[in-house]
Amino acid sequence: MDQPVQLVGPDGTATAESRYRRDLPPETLVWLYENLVITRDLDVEFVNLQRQGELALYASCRGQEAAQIGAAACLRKTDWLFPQFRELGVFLVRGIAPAQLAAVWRGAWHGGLDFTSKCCAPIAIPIATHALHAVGAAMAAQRLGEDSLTVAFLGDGATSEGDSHEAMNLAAVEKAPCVFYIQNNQWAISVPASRQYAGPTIAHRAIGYGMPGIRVDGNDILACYEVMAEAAERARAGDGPTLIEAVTYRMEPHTTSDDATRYRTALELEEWSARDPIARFRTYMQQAGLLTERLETRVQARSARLRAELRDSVVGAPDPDPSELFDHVYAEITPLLSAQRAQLRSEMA
Ligand SMILES: Cc1ncc(C[n+]2csc(CCOP(=O)(O)OP(=O)(O)O)c2C)c(N)n1
Ligand SMILES: [Mg+2]
Repeated sequence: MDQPVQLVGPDGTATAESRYRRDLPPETLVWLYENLVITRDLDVEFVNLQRQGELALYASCRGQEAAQIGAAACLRKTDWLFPQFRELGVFLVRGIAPAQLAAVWRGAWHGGLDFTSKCCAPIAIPIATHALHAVGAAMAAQRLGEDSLTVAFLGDGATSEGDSHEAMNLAAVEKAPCVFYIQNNQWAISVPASRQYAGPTIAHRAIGYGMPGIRVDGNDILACYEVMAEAAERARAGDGPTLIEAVTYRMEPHTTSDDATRYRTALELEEWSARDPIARFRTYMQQAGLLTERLETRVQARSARLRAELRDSVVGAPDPDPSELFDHVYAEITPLLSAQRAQLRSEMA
């Protein structure tokens, strides 16, 4: 359990791992590569837009692209996803428009509305609360006799929240078709992962809950894909939940409001840069003879188009009216909220 499942090593060559090895068709490999590159490019664009004052905040997924895309790519479009907030790669795989996500980080009320139409819950800022929603939705699928599953995307820090424990325990007892996908990116803001658990790994906790626990190299997209595919199959077959710990690294500060140089070293960043998930898969694709000039040109063109669309959706867009905050809490506004809205409006006036 300690040794993460790895199919492609940091140098881009295949490892000796056999249990999870499977030959994915070339078009799947190309699709995975394309999504890795586009996620990274859009992530840069999101950070830039925040720096230019167009977004209130942004939480970068740089370094975690393989963990996110690998896990999301092998699921069905009807499997419900419950993201935390750093899952750009997951959103893109699910077909959520970057402009929709930009609306969230801009603070517009409609940010998140498009998510549910794609079987993806809106992002959850209150840490780990969505783990319980994922289990509830999994139990609903179970009772409706559907063969869909749910995935709770959590961070290492989120596993220390009571909600995570309640969710995992209930899921195991109920044999709910829910996968707990924990991206251990080594940090929860300024708190290192070593302060989140006293046991050997996060995956080991699964023993106590009574579900399989698997550690995977989160910077190896193929390993993340196969480990999630196996967990999904188990859930669909009625064999209950799985806890996956994807070992990865948050390359950027916690959010655009954070200064990570205050708590982590340049050496640590250097070490993790050498394990970059995209460089690794690029070498693998090269060695497999799949990285053609035509592919690179196509990916770059698509990336440029998506970046332009993202920019256009926010640059010059009207600022949201703060009083709209109250409009969509309930189908009909309550007297208390109505009074608060009137107070806010008078203060603004
Ligand atoms: C209930 C709750 N407590 C505290 C916070 C403040 N907070 C925001 S992100 C974060 C750390 C999350 O760390 P982790 O789960 O590892 O996810 P990561 O940010 O590394 O992706 C904290 C403590 C919060 N949003 N919600
Ligand atoms: Mg973390």
